[in-house]
Amino acid sequence: MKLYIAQATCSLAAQLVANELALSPELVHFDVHNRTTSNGQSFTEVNPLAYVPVLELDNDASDRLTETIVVTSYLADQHPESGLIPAAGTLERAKFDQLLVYLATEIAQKHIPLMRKLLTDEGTEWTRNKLVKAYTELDRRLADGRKYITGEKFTVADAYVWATMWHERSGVKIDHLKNLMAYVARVEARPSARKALKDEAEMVHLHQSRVAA
Ligand SMILES: N[C@@H](CCC(=O)N[C@@H](CS)C(=O)NCC(=O)O)C(=O)O
Repeated sequence: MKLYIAQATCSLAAQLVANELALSPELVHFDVHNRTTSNGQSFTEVNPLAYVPVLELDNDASDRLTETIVVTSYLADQHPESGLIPAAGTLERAKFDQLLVYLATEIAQKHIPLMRKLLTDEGTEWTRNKLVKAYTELDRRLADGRKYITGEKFTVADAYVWATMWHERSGVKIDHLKNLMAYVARVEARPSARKALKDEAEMVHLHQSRVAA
């Protein structure tokens, strides 16, 4: 398998999930600034929508999956014994998917225009407030002392929350959310998360060296 990633983006969620499953997809780095890839492929040919993550499968058609929720859920679904996601078709899964969509729409995608400074002052304030509200909801869930966002087990949802903690880049003040902050540190301490960061840094370095050569 190949996993297309970009630095400090939602592709970290896919890396983390792959690591939890002890999978070793070949990593390809897409540089969002100079629009090149570490293996020289045209990224718009890989994904005409020009975003990561993209998971290229080892099947005959070399199918490619996009969308963080889909890529991470697909990987976890292939390994039900991992417990990283509830079984498809169950009510538990519907509630889990509800959480993933919430993370994608109320958190991940809300950060993007803030990080890119695309908004008016009014838009910035509105979007930051929405993010504080969304993170407060996560903090509230964690207030009962649970270890991870859906309970005691680490899941795909935790990978997604961790990978999209872009509050500092977005100017969103949430340091007062102590349950959330302690939880994020817990996720970050997992070997799978540390490996994701290390592998990403190595790929970025390799890509930069190739461009400079
Ligand atoms: N709907 C997609 C959006 C993915 C997305 O926004 N990817 C960002 C990084 S988090 C990206 O690749 N941006 C490309 C760019 O900034 O040029 C998903 O949920 O995975």
